[in-house]
Amino acid sequence: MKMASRLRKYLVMGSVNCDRDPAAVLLEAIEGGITAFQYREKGRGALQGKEKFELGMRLRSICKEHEVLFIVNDDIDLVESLEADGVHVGQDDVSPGDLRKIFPEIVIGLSVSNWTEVEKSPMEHVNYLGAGPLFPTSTKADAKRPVGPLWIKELRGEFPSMPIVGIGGINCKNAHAIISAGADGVAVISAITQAENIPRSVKQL
Ligand code: 3NM
Repeated sequence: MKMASRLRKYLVMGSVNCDRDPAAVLLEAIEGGITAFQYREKGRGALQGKEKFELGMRLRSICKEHEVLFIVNDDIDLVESLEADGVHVGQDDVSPGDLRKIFPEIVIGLSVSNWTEVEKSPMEHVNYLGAGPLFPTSTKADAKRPVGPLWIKELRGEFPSMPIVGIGGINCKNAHAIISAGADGVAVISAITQAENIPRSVKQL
């Protein structure tokens, strides 16, 4: 499958986003049809060290079994120890150029929120862009100001063949506007982790 199609429904999640076993949440999301998963163990109360690794191992093996793309947020050691398919980084994390030296084959995702960030990004090492936050979100404490779906349209104009996913405040109601604006996929946390019926919500995204 092409990278763009593999990013169509992209669940981002760590233990702090779940009121119950994250593995159960992931399995329901897979039942609904997610195509990619990002292990993002961040924020207040996030697991560290051995516990972070062990939960990562469980989620990684579920993704492998169901052929869901498995991406790790930011943590280079985990990318290696979990044999992740990819890594997602923000503007203040390890640079895509340095990542590419360590991992020649891996999928590298980069967050971009504005043109200044795009201009300083080494796109030749990037396999997909995460664009956001598109809408207000309360899930990420330090989220930047929402940029709106127009950001997707602008990025698509500049990068006709780069896989792009929208993120931030996306739900079942607004997801299709993001795809119509030119995104290949939608990355969500709460629209899935807080859903009353996870498989149904994933189908609607
Ligand atoms: N990154 P929800 S917004 C993890 O803008 C993350 O880069 C963002 O959570 C960015 O789907 C965000 O619940 C939180 O709004 C997304």
